[in-house]
Amino acid sequence: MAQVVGTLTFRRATFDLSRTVVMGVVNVTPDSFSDGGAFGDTAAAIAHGGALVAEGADIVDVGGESTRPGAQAVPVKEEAARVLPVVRALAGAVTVSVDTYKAEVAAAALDAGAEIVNDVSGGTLDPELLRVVAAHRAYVILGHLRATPAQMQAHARYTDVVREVVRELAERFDAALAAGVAGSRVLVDPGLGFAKSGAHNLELIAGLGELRALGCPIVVGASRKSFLGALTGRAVDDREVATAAANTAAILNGANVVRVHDVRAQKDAIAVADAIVRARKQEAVRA
Ligand code: PMM
Repeated sequence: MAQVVGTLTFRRATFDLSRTVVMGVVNVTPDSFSDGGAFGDTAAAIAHGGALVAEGADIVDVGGESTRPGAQAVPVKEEAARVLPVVRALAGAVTVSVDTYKAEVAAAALDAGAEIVNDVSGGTLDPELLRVVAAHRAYVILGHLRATPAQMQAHARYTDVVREVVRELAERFDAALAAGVAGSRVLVDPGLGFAKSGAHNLELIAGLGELRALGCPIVVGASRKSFLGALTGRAVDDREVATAAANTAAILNGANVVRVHDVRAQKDAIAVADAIVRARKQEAVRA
């Protein structure tokens, strides 16, 4: 099946999907597993976002609530207080997405300059969220999740994980359209680690090509996740090589956007993977 082609069009940039778009993570949480809360303060988060842009991030993804397995929900007010000043500051310099499943936080972040809502629940946790995206004519990333972040791992049961994720994402895509979101503004994400075992994550990366049937750009977030720790025995701050391997496999299988914590560490592997994808297309033209 063909690679998704097309563009993502934002206020300050248009991304041609013939190359991988790099989304850098700015967690504004005191308990994020991956940065230990080091960027838990507004000024540090803004500075971190700026550094990711300098390193080559196309988009920065600002989140104020950890969605790691077993994490507790953060009240709307607290989440908004964490993310809004960071969104406002970074939206002047780069395309910003807000990582939230809450409609109120999404609406406030879009008003503050964000252009993408990255919802790991694919619009399942807050039914208003998709309407907010539609009203703002924003982009949305629909992540695959079952149940809630606190309970998701009890729902990691599949007969055929790739087929079931494709089917459930197709339902979420239809829900987005029904809420008034333009199909061209929807991206999908298999949700590695979200109601998935390590083996499920590997099957999804291997079978990522099947998500192309949805006709949407594909986002993948493998960065530093625990399945990479389980495979390598490495601590969370020592998983950049493992992340590069996962990103490379994902890109070869059709990922269009990769969500990463360390842009500098990942960008060379992404460049090589993109060049291999281009070479494959040349090969197809010759054949
Ligand atoms: N993973 C996390 C948070 N947000 N968003 C998308 N679209 N895809 C992901 O895989 C994803 C996400 C959890 O990771 P973190 O706590 O390291 O940010």
